[in-house]
Amino acid sequence: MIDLSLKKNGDNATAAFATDVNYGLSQDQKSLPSRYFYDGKGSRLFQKIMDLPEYYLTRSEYEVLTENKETIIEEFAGEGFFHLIDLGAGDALKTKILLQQLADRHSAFNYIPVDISVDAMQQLSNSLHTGMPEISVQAIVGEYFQALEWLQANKTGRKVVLFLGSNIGNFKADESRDFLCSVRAYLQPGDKLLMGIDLHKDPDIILRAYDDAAGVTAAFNLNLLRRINRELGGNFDLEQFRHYPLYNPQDGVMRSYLVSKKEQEVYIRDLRKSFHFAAWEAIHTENSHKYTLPQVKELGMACGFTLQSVFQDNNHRFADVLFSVEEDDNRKPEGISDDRLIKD
Ligand code: AVJ
Repeated sequence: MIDLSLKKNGDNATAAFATDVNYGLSQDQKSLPSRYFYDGKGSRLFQKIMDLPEYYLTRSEYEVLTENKETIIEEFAGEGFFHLIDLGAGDALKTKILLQQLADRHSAFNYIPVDISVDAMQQLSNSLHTGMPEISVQAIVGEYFQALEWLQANKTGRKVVLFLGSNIGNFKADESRDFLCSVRAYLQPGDKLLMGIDLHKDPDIILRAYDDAAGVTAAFNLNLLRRINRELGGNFDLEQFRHYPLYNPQDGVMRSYLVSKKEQEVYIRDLRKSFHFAAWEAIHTENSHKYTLPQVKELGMACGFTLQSVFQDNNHRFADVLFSVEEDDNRKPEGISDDRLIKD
């Protein structure tokens, strides 16, 4: 079943997009939120990114989960029924490794993938329905916090939250802590969080993953402008902007930009407004944060999580960390309002 109840209706979604675009392009340092990458075309381009030889993240995490699936399931499945909540599930390629393992051992659970892409959730529901019919699935289309709030109100019982694929990387440092603490606030003792983290490594490997030879990542980044053209009546000339990724090995942040190749005006009809671009002015479009294991442990602890296990691939490029909520942990981190969390 696909639960579209959380999906903002088209008009609201477009209004939010318009507001965010207007805000981002009106700043001295222009920026656009990375969550708008994932329209239909953007989701397909991201699928292609995951298949690229340079994009090691997906393959590394696939290896981590494949090699450790028995242990991981052992550590979170337990005896009784639980809800498996997959934040930013996408095509769930990696989650399926765990789902198969859970099905094989006849675990009692309900799978709840959450994603902002309607297309992705429809496809996932269909593919699980035919491929793993024994699993009970309820896909939710919405943003993370809408979904968590809905789950809080509607699903009681033990919860295991998956936040795979280095999705945490898109948050700024303070936002990632706010996010984790909010997730923690929704959980009870005995609940778990399995989170995928991209680790610090040779900066060339990281840079190449966001600057692939085939130009798929460039197309993915530029698609944000195409989306503005289509949904808000913009007149961006995609030929006049270029993809520019830059990795800073000190803070571990991969930053992606769209750089204007010349001085130009861009008109956005729905905003009734022109935006000026100086020659070589940049729009910041994405952060992809890389972590060290001590940083990850620290991040979890700051929100009252206990680090239970760390799983890594053989090359130590990627880690999946299992956090638990302990019985004796009484602190209740405060919930944080949505709009502080979704801005990039
Ligand atoms: C989906 C956020 C994990 O940051 O690596 C891939 C998105 N951007 N290539 C990442 C992305 C450019 C990806 N995440």
